[in-house]
Amino acid sequence: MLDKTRRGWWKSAVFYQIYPKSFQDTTASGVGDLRGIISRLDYLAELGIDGIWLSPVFASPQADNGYDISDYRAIDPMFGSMDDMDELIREAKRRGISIIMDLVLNHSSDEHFWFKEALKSRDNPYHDWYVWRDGDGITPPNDMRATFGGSCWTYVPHLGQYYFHQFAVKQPDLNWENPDVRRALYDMIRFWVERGVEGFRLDVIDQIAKEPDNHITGNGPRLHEFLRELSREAFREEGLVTVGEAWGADVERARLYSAEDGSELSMVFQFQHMCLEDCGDKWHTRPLSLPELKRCFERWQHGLHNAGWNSLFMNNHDLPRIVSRWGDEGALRETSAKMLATMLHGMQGTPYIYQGEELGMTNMHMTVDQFADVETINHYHEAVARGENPGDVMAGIYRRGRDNARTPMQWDAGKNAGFTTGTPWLPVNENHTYINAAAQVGDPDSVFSYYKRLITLRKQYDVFRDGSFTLLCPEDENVFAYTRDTADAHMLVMCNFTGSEAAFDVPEDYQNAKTLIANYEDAAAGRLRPYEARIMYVGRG
Ligand code: TEU
Repeated sequence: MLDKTRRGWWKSAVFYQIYPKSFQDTTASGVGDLRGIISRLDYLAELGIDGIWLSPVFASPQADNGYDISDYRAIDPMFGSMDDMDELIREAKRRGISIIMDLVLNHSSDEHFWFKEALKSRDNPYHDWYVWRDGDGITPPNDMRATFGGSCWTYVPHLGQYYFHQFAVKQPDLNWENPDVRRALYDMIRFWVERGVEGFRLDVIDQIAKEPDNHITGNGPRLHEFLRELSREAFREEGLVTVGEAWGADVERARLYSAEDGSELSMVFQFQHMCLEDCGDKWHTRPLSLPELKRCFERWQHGLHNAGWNSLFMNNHDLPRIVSRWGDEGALRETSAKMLATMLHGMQGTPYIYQGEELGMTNMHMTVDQFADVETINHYHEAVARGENPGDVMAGIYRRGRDNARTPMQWDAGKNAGFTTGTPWLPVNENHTYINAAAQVGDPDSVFSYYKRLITLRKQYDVFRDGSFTLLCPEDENVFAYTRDTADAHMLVMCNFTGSEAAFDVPEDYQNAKTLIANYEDAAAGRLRPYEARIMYVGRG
Protein backbone atom coordinates (compact mmCIF):
# COMPACT_ATOMS: atom_id res chain seq x y z
CA MET A 1 0.00 0.00 0.00
CA LEU A 2 1.23 3.49 -0.80
CA ASP A 3 2.00 5.77 2.12
CA LYS A 4 -0.43 8.57 1.35
CA THR A 5 0.90 10.81 4.11
CA ARG A 6 3.98 11.33 1.95
CA ARG A 7 4.03 14.58 0.03
CA GLY A 8 3.44 13.93 -3.65
CA TRP A 9 2.31 10.31 -3.03
CA TRP A 10 0.30 10.48 -6.23
CA LYS A 11 3.53 10.55 -8.25
CA SER A 12 3.98 6.88 -7.37
CA ALA A 13 0.31 6.04 -7.80
CA VAL A 14 -1.71 4.38 -10.54
CA PHE A 15 -5.34 5.44 -10.93
CA TYR A 16 -8.29 3.64 -12.45
CA GLN A 17 -11.24 5.42 -14.00
CA ILE A 18 -14.73 4.10 -13.45
CA TYR A 19 -17.60 5.18 -15.65
CA PRO A 20 -20.31 4.19 -13.18
CA LYS A 21 -23.13 3.78 -15.66
CA SER A 22 -21.24 0.97 -17.37
CA PHE A 23 -19.29 -0.70 -14.56
CA GLN A 24 -21.51 -3.05 -12.55
CA ASP A 25 -25.27 -3.13 -12.03
CA THR A 26 -26.70 -4.75 -8.89
CA THR A 27 -30.37 -3.82 -9.27
CA ALA A 28 -31.21 -5.15 -12.74
CA SER A 29 -31.86 -1.56 -13.85
CA GLY A 30 -29.44 -1.96 -16.75
CA VAL A 31 -27.33 0.86 -15.32
CA GLY A 32 -24.30 0.42 -13.08
CA ASP A 33 -24.44 1.59 -9.45
CA LEU A 34 -22.35 2.30 -6.36
CA ARG A 35 -23.02 -1.07 -4.77
CA GLY A 36 -21.75 -2.60 -7.98
CA ILE A 37 -18.48 -0.73 -7.57
CA ILE A 38 -18.22 -1.84 -3.94
CA SER A 39 -18.70 -5.44 -5.08
CA ARG A 40 -15.77 -5.09 -7.48
CA LEU A 41 -13.28 -3.43 -5.11
CA ASP A 42 -11.43 -6.70 -4.59
CA TYR A 43 -10.90 -6.96 -8.33
CA LEU A 44 -9.40 -3.47 -8.32
CA ALA A 45 -7.25 -4.25 -5.28
CA GLU A 46 -6.00 -7.34 -7.11
CA LEU A 47 -5.02 -5.15 -10.07
CA GLY A 48 -3.08 -3.03 -7.59
CA ILE A 49 -4.42 0.45 -8.24
CA ASP A 50 -4.17 3.23 -5.64
CA GLY A 51 -7.18 5.34 -6.48
CA ILE A 52 -10.41 5.47 -8.42
CA TRP A 53 -11.37 8.44 -10.55
CA LEU A 54 -15.11 8.13 -10.35
CA SER A 55 -16.96 9.80 -13.21
CA PRO A 56 -19.91 11.85 -11.87
CA VAL A 57 -22.44 10.14 -9.62
CA PHE A 58 -24.14 13.36 -8.49
CA ALA A 59 -27.85 14.01 -9.04
CA SER A 60 -28.31 14.66 -12.74
CA PRO A 61 -30.90 14.45 -15.51
CA GLN A 62 -28.17 12.53 -17.39
CA ALA A 63 -28.27 14.61 -20.56
CA ASP A 64 -24.51 14.04 -20.71
CA ASN A 65 -24.25 11.00 -18.43
CA GLY A 66 -23.77 12.97 -15.24
CA TYR A 67 -21.62 15.78 -16.63
CA ASP A 68 -24.77 17.86 -16.18
CA ILE A 69 -25.22 18.12 -12.42
CA SER A 70 -28.48 19.23 -10.83
CA ASP A 71 -27.30 18.83 -7.22
CA TYR A 72 -23.60 18.70 -6.36
CA ARG A 73 -24.29 17.46 -2.85
CA ALA A 74 -26.57 14.54 -3.68
CA ILE A 75 -26.04 11.09 -5.20
CA ASP A 76 -28.24 10.32 -8.18
CA PRO A 77 -30.79 7.70 -7.05
CA MET A 78 -29.96 5.75 -10.20
CA PHE A 79 -26.53 5.08 -8.65
CA GLY A 80 -27.68 4.59 -5.04
CA SER A 81 -27.70 6.65 -1.86
CA MET A 82 -25.36 8.80 0.19
CA ASP A 83 -24.96 5.80 2.51
CA ASP A 84 -23.71 3.76 -0.43
CA MET A 85 -21.26 6.53 -1.28
CA ASP A 86 -19.97 6.66 2.30
CA GLU A 87 -19.58 2.91 2.27
CA LEU A 88 -17.71 3.02 -1.04
CA ILE A 89 -15.30 5.62 0.34
CA ARG A 90 -14.78 3.54 3.50
CA GLU A 91 -14.44 0.16 1.79
CA ALA A 92 -12.07 1.55 -0.84
CA LYS A 93 -9.89 3.20 1.79
CA ARG A 94 -9.68 -0.10 3.69
CA ARG A 95 -8.04 -1.54 0.58
CA GLY A 96 -5.65 1.38 0.12
CA ILE A 97 -7.77 2.87 -2.66
CA SER A 98 -8.61 6.59 -2.65
CA ILE A 99 -11.80 7.92 -4.17
CA ILE A 100 -11.27 10.82 -6.56
CA MET A 101 -14.52 12.53 -7.49
CA ASP A 102 -15.24 14.26 -10.77
CA LEU A 103 -16.05 17.94 -10.35
CA VAL A 104 -17.90 19.63 -13.17
CA LEU A 105 -17.33 23.26 -12.25
CA ASN A 106 -17.59 24.92 -15.64
CA HIS A 107 -21.32 24.33 -16.01
CA SER A 108 -24.29 22.85 -14.20
CA SER A 109 -27.46 21.23 -15.43
CA ASP A 110 -30.26 23.53 -16.50
CA GLU A 111 -32.24 21.64 -13.86
CA HIS A 112 -30.01 22.83 -11.03
CA PHE A 113 -31.79 25.03 -8.48
CA TRP A 114 -29.37 27.87 -9.31
CA PHE A 115 -30.34 27.88 -12.96
CA LYS A 116 -34.04 27.51 -12.26
CA GLU A 117 -33.79 30.60 -10.05
CA ALA A 118 -31.66 32.39 -12.63
CA LEU A 119 -34.41 31.85 -15.19
CA LYS A 120 -37.02 33.54 -13.04
CA SER A 121 -35.98 37.13 -13.65
CA ARG A 122 -33.05 39.36 -14.46
CA ASP A 123 -32.87 40.52 -10.85
CA ASN A 124 -33.07 37.15 -9.18
CA PRO A 125 -29.97 36.77 -6.94
CA TYR A 126 -28.92 33.72 -8.94
CA HIS A 127 -29.33 35.32 -12.35
CA ASP A 128 -25.74 36.46 -12.51
CA TRP A 129 -24.51 32.96 -11.62
CA TYR A 130 -24.73 32.16 -15.33
CA VAL A 131 -23.55 33.98 -18.45
CA TRP A 132 -26.21 36.09 -20.20
CA ARG A 133 -26.34 38.53 -23.09
CA ASP A 134 -29.32 40.57 -24.25
CA GLY A 135 -30.80 39.77 -27.63
CA ASP A 136 -33.81 39.44 -29.87
CA GLY A 137 -34.05 35.69 -30.34
CA ILE A 138 -33.14 35.99 -33.99
CA THR A 139 -29.44 36.83 -34.03
CA PRO A 140 -27.33 35.29 -31.26
CA PRO A 141 -24.70 37.55 -29.62
CA ASN A 142 -22.02 35.95 -31.77
CA ASP A 143 -21.27 32.92 -33.91
CA MET A 144 -19.57 30.73 -31.29
CA ARG A 145 -20.39 27.02 -31.66
CA ALA A 146 -21.01 24.56 -28.82
CA THR A 147 -18.88 21.41 -28.52
CA PHE A 148 -21.99 19.28 -28.85
CA GLY A 149 -23.37 21.11 -31.87
CA GLY A 150 -25.37 24.23 -32.55
CA SER A 151 -24.82 27.71 -31.21
CA CYS A 152 -23.27 28.41 -27.80
CA TRP A 153 -26.25 30.68 -27.14
CA THR A 154 -29.78 29.63 -26.23
CA TYR A 155 -32.54 32.21 -26.09
CA VAL A 156 -34.94 32.62 -23.17
CA PRO A 157 -37.85 34.70 -24.53
CA HIS A 158 -39.31 35.89 -21.22
CA LEU A 159 -35.95 37.35 -20.22
CA GLY A 160 -35.04 38.71 -23.63
CA GLN A 161 -31.63 37.14 -23.10
CA TYR A 162 -29.43 34.35 -24.29
CA TYR A 163 -27.51 32.10 -21.93
CA PHE A 164 -24.07 30.79 -22.83
CA HIS A 165 -23.22 27.07 -22.96
CA GLN A 166 -19.99 25.59 -24.27
CA PHE A 167 -21.50 22.10 -24.31
CA ALA A 168 -25.13 20.96 -24.63
CA VAL A 169 -28.17 23.23 -24.29
CA LYS A 170 -28.82 21.51 -20.95
CA GLN A 171 -25.35 22.49 -19.64
CA PRO A 172 -25.42 26.25 -18.97
CA ASP A 173 -22.00 27.72 -18.16
CA LEU A 174 -21.46 29.00 -14.64
CA ASN A 175 -20.23 32.57 -14.34
CA TRP A 176 -16.83 32.33 -12.63
CA GLU A 177 -16.54 36.13 -12.63
CA ASN A 178 -19.09 36.10 -9.81
CA PRO A 179 -17.36 35.48 -6.44
CA ASP A 180 -20.57 33.98 -4.97
CA VAL A 181 -20.44 31.21 -7.57
CA ARG A 182 -16.85 30.43 -6.71
CA ARG A 183 -17.57 30.42 -2.98
CA ALA A 184 -20.52 28.04 -3.42
CA LEU A 185 -18.33 25.65 -5.39
CA TYR A 186 -15.55 25.73 -2.77
CA ASP A 187 -18.05 25.00 0.02
CA MET A 188 -19.37 22.07 -1.97
CA ILE A 189 -15.83 20.70 -2.40
CA ARG A 190 -15.22 20.90 1.36
CA PHE A 191 -18.44 18.92 1.85
CA TRP A 192 -16.92 16.02 -0.08
CA VAL A 193 -13.49 16.30 1.50
CA GLU A 194 -15.17 15.97 4.89
CA ARG A 195 -16.87 12.78 3.71
CA GLY A 196 -13.46 11.25 3.02
CA VAL A 197 -12.94 11.92 -0.66
CA GLU A 198 -9.19 12.11 -1.26
CA GLY A 199 -9.00 13.98 -4.50
CA PHE A 200 -10.75 15.49 -7.47
CA ARG A 201 -10.68 15.37 -11.24
CA LEU A 202 -11.67 18.76 -12.59
CA ASP A 203 -13.74 18.61 -15.75
CA VAL A 204 -12.77 21.06 -18.55
CA ILE A 205 -11.05 23.25 -15.98
CA ASP A 206 -9.26 25.20 -18.72
CA GLN A 207 -12.63 26.53 -19.87
CA ILE A 208 -13.91 28.16 -16.66
CA ALA A 209 -12.43 31.60 -17.40
CA LYS A 210 -14.37 32.08 -20.61
CA GLU A 211 -14.92 35.48 -22.16
CA PRO A 212 -17.58 35.04 -24.83
CA ASP A 213 -17.39 38.68 -25.93
CA ASN A 214 -13.82 38.00 -26.95
CA HIS A 215 -14.59 34.55 -28.37
CA ILE A 216 -12.53 32.99 -25.58
CA THR A 217 -13.42 29.58 -24.18
CA GLY A 218 -10.19 27.85 -23.08
CA ASN A 219 -7.24 29.53 -21.35
CA GLY A 220 -9.03 32.76 -20.48
CA PRO A 221 -7.00 35.63 -18.99
CA ARG A 222 -8.17 34.93 -15.42
CA LEU A 223 -7.75 31.12 -15.58
CA HIS A 224 -4.70 30.73 -13.38
CA GLU A 225 -5.90 33.37 -10.94
CA PHE A 226 -9.09 31.33 -10.50
CA LEU A 227 -7.15 28.10 -10.14
CA ARG A 228 -4.90 29.52 -7.45
CA GLU A 229 -7.91 30.75 -5.52
CA LEU A 230 -9.65 27.38 -5.92
CA SER A 231 -6.56 25.60 -4.68
CA ARG A 232 -6.15 27.93 -1.70
CA GLU A 233 -9.79 27.92 -0.68
CA ALA A 234 -10.91 24.38 -1.44
CA PHE A 235 -7.89 22.09 -1.64
CA ARG A 236 -6.05 23.20 1.47
CA GLU A 237 -5.96 19.61 2.74
CA GLU A 238 -2.45 18.18 2.58
CA GLY A 239 -2.36 15.10 0.41
CA LEU A 240 -5.41 15.69 -1.76
CA VAL A 241 -4.72 14.77 -5.37
CA THR A 242 -6.15 17.13 -7.97
CA VAL A 243 -6.06 16.54 -11.69
CA GLY A 244 -7.16 19.12 -14.20
CA GLU A 245 -8.65 18.10 -17.52
CA ALA A 246 -7.22 20.61 -20.00
CA TRP A 247 -7.61 19.97 -23.72
CA GLY A 248 -6.05 23.36 -24.36
CA ALA A 249 -2.89 22.97 -22.27
CA ASP A 250 0.54 23.22 -23.82
CA VAL A 251 3.73 22.46 -21.90
CA GLU A 252 4.12 26.05 -20.66
CA ARG A 253 0.65 26.13 -19.19
CA ALA A 254 0.97 22.63 -17.80
CA ARG A 255 3.92 23.86 -15.75
CA LEU A 256 1.63 26.43 -14.15
CA TYR A 257 -1.17 23.92 -13.53
CA SER A 258 1.13 21.44 -11.88
CA ALA A 259 3.73 23.77 -10.35
CA GLU A 260 5.75 22.01 -7.66
CA ASP A 261 4.77 24.63 -5.06
CA GLY A 262 1.23 23.21 -5.16
CA SER A 263 -0.27 26.61 -5.92
CA GLU A 264 -2.68 25.14 -8.51
CA LEU A 265 -3.21 21.40 -9.03
CA SER A 266 -1.27 18.16 -8.63
CA MET A 267 -1.22 17.30 -12.30
CA VAL A 268 -2.59 18.06 -15.70
CA PHE A 269 -4.59 15.74 -17.97
CA GLN A 270 -3.84 17.01 -21.45
CA PHE A 271 -4.64 15.55 -24.85
CA GLN A 272 -1.98 16.58 -27.34
CA HIS A 273 -0.90 12.96 -27.92
CA MET A 274 -4.52 11.95 -28.49
CA CYS A 275 -5.25 14.54 -31.19
CA LEU A 276 -2.42 13.94 -33.66
CA GLU A 277 -4.62 12.17 -36.20
CA ASP A 278 -7.29 14.89 -36.24
CA CYS A 279 -7.86 16.73 -39.50
CA GLY A 280 -9.83 19.81 -38.53
CA ASP A 281 -11.94 17.88 -36.04
CA LYS A 282 -11.87 14.50 -34.39
CA TRP A 283 -14.31 12.88 -36.83
CA HIS A 284 -12.01 13.40 -39.79
CA THR A 285 -8.67 11.72 -39.31
CA ARG A 286 -5.47 10.60 -40.97
CA PRO A 287 -3.29 7.65 -39.96
CA LEU A 288 -1.05 8.10 -36.94
CA SER A 289 2.53 9.09 -37.68
CA LEU A 290 4.71 7.31 -35.11
CA PRO A 291 7.55 9.86 -35.35
CA GLU A 292 5.01 12.60 -34.55
CA LEU A 293 3.66 10.68 -31.58
CA LYS A 294 7.18 10.16 -30.28
CA ARG A 295 8.05 13.83 -30.65
CA CYS A 296 4.87 14.76 -28.82
CA PHE A 297 5.60 12.50 -25.86
CA GLU A 298 9.22 13.65 -25.85
CA ARG A 299 8.15 17.30 -25.66
CA TRP A 300 6.01 16.56 -22.60
CA GLN A 301 8.50 14.25 -20.92
CA HIS A 302 11.22 16.89 -21.21
CA GLY A 303 8.98 19.86 -20.56
CA LEU A 304 7.61 18.64 -17.24
CA HIS A 305 10.69 16.84 -15.90
CA ASN A 306 11.42 18.51 -12.54
CA ALA A 307 8.98 21.27 -13.53
CA GLY A 308 5.49 19.80 -13.22
CA TRP A 309 3.57 16.56 -13.45
CA ASN A 310 1.60 14.89 -16.22
CA SER A 311 -1.06 12.19 -16.42
CA LEU A 312 -0.36 9.17 -18.61
CA PHE A 313 -3.39 7.86 -20.46
CA MET A 314 -4.62 6.68 -23.83
CA ASN A 315 -8.18 5.95 -22.87
CA ASN A 316 -11.07 7.51 -21.04
CA HIS A 317 -14.83 7.80 -21.43
CA ASP A 318 -14.43 10.36 -24.24
CA LEU A 319 -11.92 8.41 -26.35
CA PRO A 320 -12.14 5.29 -28.49
CA ARG A 321 -10.54 2.09 -27.20
CA ILE A 322 -6.79 2.21 -27.73
CA VAL A 323 -6.44 -1.38 -29.01
CA SER A 324 -8.86 -0.52 -31.82
CA ARG A 325 -7.07 2.74 -32.48
CA TRP A 326 -3.32 2.03 -32.36
CA GLY A 327 -3.23 -1.73 -31.89
CA ASP A 328 -4.77 -4.80 -33.44
CA GLU A 329 -8.34 -5.91 -32.80
CA GLY A 330 -7.67 -9.37 -34.26
CA ALA A 331 -5.15 -12.12 -33.58
CA LEU A 332 -2.59 -9.75 -32.05
CA ARG A 333 -5.06 -7.95 -29.78
CA GLU A 334 -3.47 -9.07 -26.52
CA THR A 335 0.09 -8.55 -27.73
CA SER A 336 -0.71 -5.07 -28.98
CA ALA A 337 -2.62 -4.16 -25.79
CA LYS A 338 0.45 -5.11 -23.74
CA MET A 339 2.75 -3.18 -26.06
CA LEU A 340 0.69 0.00 -25.77
CA ALA A 341 0.57 -0.32 -22.00
CA THR A 342 4.36 -0.76 -21.87
CA MET A 343 4.96 2.30 -24.03
CA LEU A 344 2.83 4.45 -21.71
CA HIS A 345 3.62 3.06 -18.27
CA GLY A 346 7.36 3.33 -18.85
CA MET A 347 7.11 7.12 -18.91
CA GLN A 348 7.15 9.75 -16.20
CA GLY A 349 3.73 10.75 -14.91
CA THR A 350 0.75 9.16 -13.20
CA PRO A 351 -0.94 6.41 -15.21
CA TYR A 352 -4.73 6.26 -15.54
CA ILE A 353 -6.30 3.00 -16.63
CA TYR A 354 -9.83 3.28 -18.00
CA GLN A 355 -12.19 0.44 -17.10
CA GLY A 356 -11.78 -2.48 -19.47
CA GLU A 357 -8.45 -1.22 -20.83
CA GLU A 358 -6.76 -3.74 -18.51
CA LEU A 359 -8.65 -6.46 -20.42
CA GLY A 360 -7.86 -5.12 -23.88
CA MET A 361 -11.49 -4.21 -24.58
CA THR A 362 -12.25 -2.94 -28.09
CA ASN A 363 -14.50 -0.48 -29.89
CA MET A 364 -17.99 -1.51 -30.86
CA HIS A 365 -19.90 -0.74 -34.02
CA MET A 366 -23.38 0.47 -33.15
CA THR A 367 -26.27 1.49 -35.34
CA VAL A 368 -27.59 5.06 -35.27
CA ASP A 369 -30.52 4.12 -33.05
CA GLN A 370 -28.18 2.45 -30.53
CA PHE A 371 -26.09 5.57 -29.89
CA ALA A 372 -26.65 7.19 -26.51
CA ASP A 373 -24.02 9.93 -26.51
CA VAL A 374 -25.33 13.47 -27.00
CA GLU A 375 -22.15 14.42 -28.86
CA THR A 376 -22.39 11.50 -31.29
CA ILE A 377 -26.12 11.89 -31.92
CA ASN A 378 -25.89 15.65 -32.55
CA HIS A 379 -22.84 15.20 -34.74
CA TYR A 380 -24.51 12.53 -36.85
CA HIS A 381 -27.56 14.64 -37.60
CA GLU A 382 -25.62 17.85 -38.17
CA ALA A 383 -23.10 16.20 -40.49
CA VAL A 384 -25.76 14.43 -42.55
CA ALA A 385 -27.82 17.62 -42.76
CA ARG A 386 -24.68 19.42 -44.00
CA GLY A 387 -24.54 16.92 -46.85
CA GLU A 388 -21.79 14.60 -45.63
CA ASN A 389 -22.10 11.03 -46.82
CA PRO A 390 -23.85 9.03 -44.02
CA GLY A 391 -21.46 6.11 -44.53
CA ASP A 392 -18.47 8.39 -44.02
CA VAL A 393 -20.07 9.95 -40.96
CA MET A 394 -20.61 6.49 -39.47
CA ALA A 395 -17.01 5.54 -40.24
CA GLY A 396 -15.85 8.60 -38.28
CA ILE A 397 -18.11 7.64 -35.39
CA TYR A 398 -16.80 4.05 -35.36
CA ARG A 399 -13.30 5.43 -35.13
CA ARG A 400 -13.82 8.18 -32.59
CA GLY A 401 -17.32 8.16 -31.06
CA ARG A 402 -17.49 8.23 -27.28
CA ASP A 403 -19.93 5.31 -26.98
CA ASN A 404 -17.04 3.03 -28.01
CA ALA A 405 -15.59 3.40 -24.54
CA ARG A 406 -18.91 3.31 -22.75
CA THR A 407 -20.20 -0.17 -23.54
CA PRO A 408 -20.60 -2.21 -20.35
CA MET A 409 -17.60 -3.65 -18.55
CA GLN A 410 -16.98 -7.25 -19.58
CA TRP A 411 -16.85 -9.31 -16.38
CA ASP A 412 -17.52 -12.78 -17.74
CA ALA A 413 -18.63 -14.80 -20.75
CA GLY A 414 -22.23 -15.10 -19.55
CA LYS A 415 -25.34 -13.13 -20.33
CA ASN A 416 -24.66 -9.38 -20.65
CA ALA A 417 -21.06 -10.08 -19.66
CA GLY A 418 -22.07 -10.23 -15.99
CA PHE A 419 -22.76 -6.50 -16.08
CA THR A 420 -26.51 -6.68 -15.49
CA THR A 421 -29.35 -9.16 -15.26
CA GLY A 422 -31.63 -6.51 -16.79
CA THR A 423 -31.40 -4.81 -20.16
CA PRO A 424 -28.11 -2.91 -20.47
CA TRP A 425 -28.49 0.83 -21.20
CA LEU A 426 -25.90 0.48 -23.97
CA PRO A 427 -25.33 -2.81 -25.83
CA VAL A 428 -22.71 -5.21 -24.50
CA ASN A 429 -19.93 -6.00 -26.95
CA GLU A 430 -20.39 -9.50 -28.36
CA ASN A 431 -16.72 -10.22 -27.89
CA HIS A 432 -17.29 -10.51 -24.13
CA THR A 433 -17.42 -14.28 -24.68
CA TYR A 434 -13.63 -14.21 -24.99
CA ILE A 435 -12.63 -10.76 -23.69
CA ASN A 436 -13.64 -10.72 -20.03
CA ALA A 437 -12.24 -10.38 -16.52
CA ALA A 438 -13.12 -13.90 -15.37
CA ALA A 439 -10.93 -15.41 -18.07
CA GLN A 440 -8.02 -13.08 -17.35
CA VAL A 441 -7.58 -12.59 -13.62
CA GLY A 442 -5.93 -15.94 -12.90
CA ASP A 443 -4.14 -16.26 -16.23
CA PRO A 444 -0.49 -15.16 -15.93
CA ASP A 445 -0.33 -14.40 -19.68
CA SER A 446 -3.41 -12.20 -19.79
CA VAL A 447 -3.55 -8.48 -20.49
CA PHE A 448 -4.87 -8.06 -16.93
CA SER A 449 -1.84 -9.81 -15.41
CA TYR A 450 0.45 -7.70 -17.58
CA TYR A 451 -1.10 -4.45 -16.32
CA LYS A 452 -0.83 -5.80 -12.80
CA ARG A 453 2.91 -6.40 -13.28
CA LEU A 454 3.42 -2.93 -14.77
CA ILE A 455 1.73 -1.44 -11.70
CA THR A 456 3.96 -3.46 -9.37
CA LEU A 457 7.10 -2.44 -11.25
CA ARG A 458 6.25 1.22 -10.86
CA LYS A 459 6.20 0.68 -7.09
CA GLN A 460 9.45 -1.30 -7.08
CA TYR A 461 11.69 0.85 -9.26
CA ASP A 462 12.01 4.56 -8.57
CA VAL A 463 13.32 5.14 -12.08
CA PHE A 464 9.72 4.94 -13.35
CA ARG A 465 8.84 7.96 -11.23
CA ASP A 466 12.08 9.90 -11.28
CA GLY A 467 14.11 9.03 -14.37
CA SER A 468 14.91 11.50 -17.12
CA PHE A 469 13.67 10.61 -20.62
CA THR A 470 15.72 10.11 -23.78
CA LEU A 471 14.04 9.23 -27.04
CA LEU A 472 15.90 6.76 -29.26
CA CYS A 473 15.58 6.54 -33.05
CA PRO A 474 13.13 9.48 -33.35
CA GLU A 475 12.57 9.05 -37.09
CA ASP A 476 11.95 5.29 -37.00
CA GLU A 477 8.43 4.69 -38.33
CA ASN A 478 7.96 1.37 -36.55
CA VAL A 479 9.71 1.34 -33.21
CA PHE A 480 9.08 3.54 -30.18
CA ALA A 481 12.10 3.20 -27.91
CA TYR A 482 13.37 5.36 -25.07
CA THR A 483 15.53 5.23 -22.00
CA ARG A 484 14.88 6.53 -18.50
CA ASP A 485 17.79 7.36 -16.23
CA THR A 486 18.59 8.32 -12.68
CA ALA A 487 22.09 8.46 -11.20
CA ASP A 488 22.08 4.76 -10.39
CA ALA A 489 19.32 3.16 -12.46
CA HIS A 490 18.81 2.88 -16.20
CA MET A 491 15.87 1.53 -18.08
CA LEU A 492 15.25 0.85 -21.77
CA VAL A 493 11.71 0.64 -23.12
CA MET A 494 11.28 -0.71 -26.64
CA CYS A 495 8.02 -1.17 -28.48
CA ASN A 496 7.21 -2.31 -31.98
CA PHE A 497 4.13 -0.35 -33.04
CA THR A 498 3.46 -2.54 -36.08
CA GLY A 499 2.07 -5.97 -36.89
CA SER A 500 5.30 -6.94 -38.70
CA GLU A 501 8.85 -7.52 -37.58
CA ALA A 502 10.93 -4.39 -37.13
CA ALA A 503 14.67 -4.00 -36.96
CA PHE A 504 16.03 -2.79 -33.65
CA ASP A 505 19.45 -3.15 -32.05
CA VAL A 506 19.55 -3.11 -28.29
CA PRO A 507 22.09 -0.45 -27.26
CA GLU A 508 25.46 -1.74 -25.97
CA ASP A 509 24.77 -0.74 -22.34
CA TYR A 510 21.74 -3.02 -22.18
CA GLN A 511 23.26 -6.16 -23.70
CA ASN A 512 23.32 -7.90 -20.32
CA ALA A 513 20.44 -6.03 -18.75
CA LYS A 514 17.67 -7.67 -16.80
CA THR A 515 14.23 -7.88 -18.46
CA LEU A 516 11.61 -6.34 -16.19
CA ILE A 517 8.65 -7.18 -18.40
CA ALA A 518 8.01 -8.36 -21.96
CA ASN A 519 5.15 -9.65 -24.07
CA TYR A 520 7.27 -12.30 -25.81
CA GLU A 521 9.16 -14.88 -23.75
CA ASP A 522 12.67 -14.54 -25.18
CA ALA A 523 14.28 -11.64 -26.92
CA ALA A 524 15.23 -11.95 -30.60
CA ALA A 525 18.53 -10.39 -31.69
CA GLY A 526 18.40 -7.32 -33.91
CA ARG A 527 14.63 -7.18 -34.26
CA LEU A 528 11.32 -6.82 -32.53
CA ARG A 529 8.48 -9.15 -33.46
CA PRO A 530 4.94 -7.91 -34.22
CA TYR A 531 3.85 -5.56 -31.40
CA GLU A 532 6.72 -6.77 -29.24
CA ALA A 533 7.46 -4.75 -26.12
CA ARG A 534 10.23 -5.12 -23.58
CA ILE A 535 11.63 -3.16 -20.65
CA MET A 536 15.28 -3.76 -19.75
CA TYR A 537 16.95 -2.55 -16.58
CA VAL A 538 20.45 -1.90 -15.32
CA GLY A 539 21.00 -0.84 -11.72
CA ARG A 540 20.33 -1.79 -8.16
CA GLY A 541 17.60 -4.29 -7.29
O1 TEU B 1 -14.93 16.56 -21.73
C1 TEU B 1 -14.44 17.73 -22.29
C2 TEU B 1 -14.58 17.82 -23.71
O2 TEU B 1 -14.28 18.85 -24.26
C3 TEU B 1 -15.09 16.64 -24.43
O3 TEU B 1 -16.42 16.80 -24.57
C4 TEU B 1 -14.40 16.50 -25.68
O4 TEU B 1 -14.29 17.71 -26.32
C5 TEU B 1 -15.09 15.58 -26.60
O5 TEU B 1 -15.43 14.40 -25.99
C6 TEU B 1 -14.19 15.25 -27.71
O6 TEU B 1 -14.92 15.37 -28.83
C7 TEU B 1 -15.48 16.63 -20.47
C8 TEU B 1 -15.99 15.27 -20.07
O7 TEU B 1 -14.90 14.39 -19.97
C9 TEU B 1 -17.05 14.86 -21.04
O8 TEU B 1 -17.49 13.56 -20.82
C10 TEU B 1 -18.17 15.84 -20.93
O9 TEU B 1 -19.14 15.54 -21.89
C11 TEU B 1 -17.70 17.28 -21.13
O10 TEU B 1 -16.53 17.57 -20.39
C12 TEU B 1 -18.75 18.24 -20.67
O11 TEU B 1 -18.84 18.21 -19.28
